Amino acid sequence: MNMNPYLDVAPEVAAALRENRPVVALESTIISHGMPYPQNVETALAVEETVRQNGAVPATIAVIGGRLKAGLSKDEIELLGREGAKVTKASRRDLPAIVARGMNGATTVATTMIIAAMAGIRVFATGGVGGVHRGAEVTMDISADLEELAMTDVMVICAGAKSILDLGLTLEYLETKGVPVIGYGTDELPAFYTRKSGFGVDYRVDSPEELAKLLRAKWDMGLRGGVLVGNPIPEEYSMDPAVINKAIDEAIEEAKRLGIRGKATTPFLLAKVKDLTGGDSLSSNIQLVLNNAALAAKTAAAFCALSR
Ligand code: PSU
Ligand code: MN
Repeated sequence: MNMNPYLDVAPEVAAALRENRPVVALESTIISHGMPYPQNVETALAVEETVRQNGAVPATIAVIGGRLKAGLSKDEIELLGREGAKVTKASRRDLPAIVARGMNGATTVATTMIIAAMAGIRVFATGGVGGVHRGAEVTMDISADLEELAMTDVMVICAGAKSILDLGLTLEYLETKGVPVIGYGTDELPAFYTRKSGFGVDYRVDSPEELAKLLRAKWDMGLRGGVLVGNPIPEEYSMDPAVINKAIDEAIEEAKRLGIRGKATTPFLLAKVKDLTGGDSLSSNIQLVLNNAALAAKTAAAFCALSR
């Protein structure tokens, strides 16, 4: 039963939720702002297929014509990919205006969590999360993703965070907000393109069942908010840290020079890093998202099994 007048849950997703079958939420900023067309659309469809192959129903999330959507059609995914950066990047603060004006919005991790929670979806797979930017002690640029993890009941499975961010400060922030940071099969927070960042996680977990138990325990105790899981990029697709870090440093310098600020910062840095590293980083990016989608589907299934 959907009591939210702004929310459309796709029939297949609604049926799965009603029957306690696993569902995985997927975000759309990665489609419109994170990858070039047509690879963005191909990847979004491949990610959905991976979720299915691993036993769950995919629910790609976006705002279409002012409606909050949990579960998109192929045409809607194609639209978000083709329009690309023309689609408004929608974080928490953007939702009221986008909905009131009947606009389209590509949802960030924060907004995807919000809509997933409204629909009753508990597990969400993405590439990388936002965090505390380098220099945030002056700019105060801290992603709304972190605040959302503090308050919204969704597990986010990612490949860690890119070092366009200050990973140390990002972990401090999450600690303050009481968000568990879990390494999947690792003691270190992965750094997106690379398996290691040099920063430890709170706990290492080695199976989807264990992830599901941790989530169950958190919510059974009434501890609101999310859990962040860092799932390292598969070894064969991981990149040379020297190459990637050089590109990141250059991108940050250029952003400073051009005075890039606010919500444009993350998309600018991501696009720049991609330009500097060519097709390598794009194919790594695609592979790590597929890897996260598979783990999320298995975790969602394990979580459903606990609630039977
Ligand atoms: N980091 C990535 N890839 C991404 C993003 C971040 O490595 O695609 C996107 C996600 O949608 C994330 C958003 O939620 O950027 C964060 O933007 P901001 O820093 O403006 O909150
Ligand atoms: Mn920001």
